[in-house]
Amino acid sequence: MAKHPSIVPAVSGSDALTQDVLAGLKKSPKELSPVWFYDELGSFLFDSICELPEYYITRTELQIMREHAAEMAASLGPDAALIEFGSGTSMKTRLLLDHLEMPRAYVPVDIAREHLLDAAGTLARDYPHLRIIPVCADFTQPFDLPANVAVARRRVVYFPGSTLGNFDNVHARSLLKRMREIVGGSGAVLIGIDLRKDPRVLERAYDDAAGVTAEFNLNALRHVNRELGADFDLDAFDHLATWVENQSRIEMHLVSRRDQVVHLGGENIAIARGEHLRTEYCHKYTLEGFANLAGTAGLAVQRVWMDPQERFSIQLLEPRRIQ
Ligand code: AVI
Repeated sequence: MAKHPSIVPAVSGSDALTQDVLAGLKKSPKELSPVWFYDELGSFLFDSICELPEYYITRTELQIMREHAAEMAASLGPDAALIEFGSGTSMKTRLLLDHLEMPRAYVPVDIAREHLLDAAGTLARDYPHLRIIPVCADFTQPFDLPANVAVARRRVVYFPGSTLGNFDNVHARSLLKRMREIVGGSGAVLIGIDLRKDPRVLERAYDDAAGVTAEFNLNALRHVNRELGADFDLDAFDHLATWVENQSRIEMHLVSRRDQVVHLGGENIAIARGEHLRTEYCHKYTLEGFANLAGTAGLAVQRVWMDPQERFSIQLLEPRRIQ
């Protein structure tokens, strides 16, 4: 279902998905998982967001990678097996692969099988000496590593894009813990983390002038209509991106323009005028706050690379030594 693999549904099968969506709509406040952003159109809209002048994240992360990939690769050392969570097109990975010394293997992990195989095929043509072992899996759930990678001396999880920020703290911690388990005692994690900044900059990044993010947010409703036979009226909702200071996050919501009833799975869901449906969290961290979170997952920050304006960071984490 989802082409962009950042977050995948906890359940599959259309009945289970319907129950999952209904459960979110019965909560107060109402919720709809961000997984629904990503169908063919949603993936196209997300790629367009990454090019927007207001959306600094992708551009800044690429800038940091271009500038510091050689240092990152040197810190990871020779003979590393690189495991990328939610690999997509592996675009940023290339910058790393260009500098890694004798990488043992590259393991892109992604839920979208066709895109995973396409991207792996393209990469194999450009890096003929690299052993590429694609794994089609939901990285938020336990999955098996290929046997020869599981025993590699230095295993490195690469998780760019600041996707960790889309998880609440409990799930972010368990994802970091899973990374810690995968890399073992002598591995590392290289992760993109977006940083706290002026809330006006953040709100603009998630509510651009061209309205692409609004369309992306509304696409969740379009997707639920098509996939689960619901009848959300897209014209009856407004996009909202708001900074929530005490949670240090942007929240994306859809706000009902009128009293309405939506039909899904044989149920009638009443939505009042002005009622919010929360669709996404985008946490923004301080360096200290993220180091604390990583620490609770058994990972210690070893190095941090940032752009000169300190908008975004790429951080090297290693398992914490037990004192
Ligand atoms: C995928 N993820 C890192 C994006 C973000 O910035 O949190 C998703 C996104 N939502 C709205 N714009 C982009």
